[in-house]
Amino acid sequence: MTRARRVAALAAVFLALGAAGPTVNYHGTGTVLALLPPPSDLHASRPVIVIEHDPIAGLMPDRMAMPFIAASAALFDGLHPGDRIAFGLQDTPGALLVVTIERLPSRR
Ligand SMILES: [Cu+2]
Repeated sequence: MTRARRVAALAAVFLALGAAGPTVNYHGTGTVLALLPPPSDLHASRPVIVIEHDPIAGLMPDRMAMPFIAASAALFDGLHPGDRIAFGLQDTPGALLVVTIERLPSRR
């Protein structure tokens, strides 16, 4: 294989990995308290989700209510305050970003 072909093959692998989904560094569960598309009081230009989260392994040992910036407001589609969710966090230089959200069956 020529060098150019090898580079192209590697690029294809990286693209395929990217298509598999965003990087998730931490997995959490919790209850949605608020969904705030931008602009909101918490952020002028990025979507914010407030979650009462359970302990997050390797990150936060306590249950607490706190806001997270979401990678996209599209993650809020079909979600409502009170929903139980599982979510994925990506550790980025600027923020702990919520990059995945999945609705869980209600506890009630
Ligand atoms: Cu927290």
